[in-house]
Amino acid sequence: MTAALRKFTSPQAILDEAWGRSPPQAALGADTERVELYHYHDSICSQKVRLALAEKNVPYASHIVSLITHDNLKPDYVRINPRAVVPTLVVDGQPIIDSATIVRYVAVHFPGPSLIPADAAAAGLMTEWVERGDLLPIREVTYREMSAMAGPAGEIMRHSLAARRALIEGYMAEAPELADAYTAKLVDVDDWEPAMGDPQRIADEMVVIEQAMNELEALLSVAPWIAGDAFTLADIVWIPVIARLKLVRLDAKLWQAGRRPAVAAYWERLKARPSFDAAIKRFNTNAAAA
Ligand SMILES: N[C@@H](CCC(=O)N[C@@H](CS)C(=O)NCC(=O)O)C(=O)O
Repeated sequence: MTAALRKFTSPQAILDEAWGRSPPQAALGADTERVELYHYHDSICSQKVRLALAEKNVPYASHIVSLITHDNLKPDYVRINPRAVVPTLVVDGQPIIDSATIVRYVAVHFPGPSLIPADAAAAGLMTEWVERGDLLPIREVTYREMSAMAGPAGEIMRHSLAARRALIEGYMAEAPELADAYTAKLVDVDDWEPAMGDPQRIADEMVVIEQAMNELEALLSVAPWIAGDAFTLADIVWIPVIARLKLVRLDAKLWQAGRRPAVAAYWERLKARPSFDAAIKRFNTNAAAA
C-alpha cells in the first residue's frame, strides 16, 4: 500500500475518499420490515435490482455489503446467499438470490408499472435480452479495466483482489458448515482471475461485446426500448451494462463519435429516467460512470 493510502483508517475509508461518499445505510424507505436489500454501490447486479425497485416505487431497507472489504464473504452473509455475491432481496424474511430472478420477482409481485410486456413476441425478446445481459463478460472487463487504472481506484482493486483467497480460507475455518459454499468460491477465484490478462480471452470478450452492441443498435434503430415500445426488464438489465461499459471507458469505442447512434441516444434516454438517479447516480462512487 502506498503512503498516500496508509493515511486512511480502513479500506472503506479509502474507497469513500477515492470514489465519493457512501449513502447512508438503511435510510431509503419506511417499509423496512417487508423488503430488505443487501447490495453494493457499484455492483452491476445490485444496480439492476435497485432499478426494478425504483421503477416499481418499492421502499426497502438498505444493507450495504462492501465488495471492497469483502463483506460478501462473511459467514453471516453466506448463510443468506450461499454464492457469496450481491444482491440478495429479502421479502418477509425470505431471501431471493440472483438478480435476474429478483427483478422478475419484483416485476410480478409488486404493484406499479408492468415491466413485462403482455405481447408474447415482445416478452420473448425481453427474456432473451435479460439472459444476454447476464452472459456478457462484464465482470472480467470491469475487474481488468479497474485494476489497470492509475491512482487509488486501481490500487484498491488490486489490493482487494489479492486479499480474497486468504479471507475465504479464514472464513471457511471459522464456519466449517459453509465449506461447500467457500470451496465453490475458491474454485471461482482460481478460475477467472488468472485469465484476466490473457490477450486471447480479452479479444474474445470484445468480440462478444461488439456483437451484442450491433444487435442492440439494430433493435434500438426501430424502437425506443429493447423489447419495443414499452420499457421492460430487458432495459433494466441493460442500463447497468451500458453504464459499466461507460465507466470502463469503452463508450469511446462502442458508441461515441457517430458509432452506433441508436445506442448513444438510448444511453441519453436511460439517464433521463428518475430510476437512473435513484438506483445508479445516488449510489455512484465513480464520476466516470454517468
Ligand atoms: N448471477 C448473479 C451474479 C452476482 C454477482 O456476481 N455479483 C457480483 C457483483 S455484481 C459480486 O457479488 N461479486 C463478488 C464476488 O464475486 O466475490 C446475479 O445476477 O445476482
